[in-house]
Amino acid sequence: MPAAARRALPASPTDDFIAAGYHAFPRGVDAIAAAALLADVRATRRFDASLFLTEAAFDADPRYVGVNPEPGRNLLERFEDRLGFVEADPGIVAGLTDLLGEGYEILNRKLVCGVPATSVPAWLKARITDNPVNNLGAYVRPEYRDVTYFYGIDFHQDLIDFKDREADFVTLYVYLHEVGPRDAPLYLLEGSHRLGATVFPHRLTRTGEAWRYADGRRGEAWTLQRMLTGPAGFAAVWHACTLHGTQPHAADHERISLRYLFAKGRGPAGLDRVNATLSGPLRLADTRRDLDAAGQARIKANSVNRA
Ligand SMILES: O=C(O)CCC(=O)C(=O)O
Repeated sequence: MPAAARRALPASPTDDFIAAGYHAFPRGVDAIAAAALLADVRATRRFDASLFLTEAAFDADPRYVGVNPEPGRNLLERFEDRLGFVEADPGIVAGLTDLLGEGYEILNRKLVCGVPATSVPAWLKARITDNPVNNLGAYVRPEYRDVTYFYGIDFHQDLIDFKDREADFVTLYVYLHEVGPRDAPLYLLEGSHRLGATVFPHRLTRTGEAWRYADGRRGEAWTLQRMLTGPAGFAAVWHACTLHGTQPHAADHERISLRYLFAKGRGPAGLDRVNATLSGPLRLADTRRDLDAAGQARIKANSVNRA
């Protein structure tokens, strides 16, 4: 193919991963199907202060682990037959096949809610402000733990949840409604995957829109932050080593998204080519040092809140 024609082709998801560690799907997914699913999700509960335990009930039996959706307690299981607009969307299937090869698999899928500041009880805000990971599952009433609730999360790699697993999977995020700058959009650090797996919290220093990122092994990189805003049906996929996070939710309504993890098939995959370009390891025995033995935050620090 002549060079000029080659340049005219849009970058493949694998090319985008090599260059930036993520790919935004140009057409997203069906916005009408996204809105219909959102309406049914919203009908299951009020996304307000009634989600939460009282302070006394929480303190009577604090539990920080086992509070996320799991098989048998995952609201998305109720809507399994409605997920074709994502899982069978031709653009998504082609993109994931490019990255993960034939026979890729769903590792995990769930609903994620960015809880607005107006819904978080004052006692809870006082405890969690500037914690690095504000996954609110511990404070949510048990019957609502079929969704993951965030009040912001500092820049992290999705490998954080997978000690000793290789970065052989990607995360797909789908906005079910329009997400603007005040709706807790994802912030992503372009090209941050290149240093490979590093321990959370990450060594980041901001200068303007750029961040200096050190891997703790003498490697460092300058990365630019990208805010992912978009309409209902917006879809983006990123590498398990790409740093991303969200700020506490400023708007007065919840932000609801779909979050998938997809793992490589058995054959050759674009992700192998991507991973061959990383300068650091593809897996870690210990992925984080922010928690105590009970799973409670033991440090206060947060970079993304300064993004
Ligand atoms: O939705 C959010 O607020 C954060 C989600 C995120 O970073 C993740 O699921 O890895």
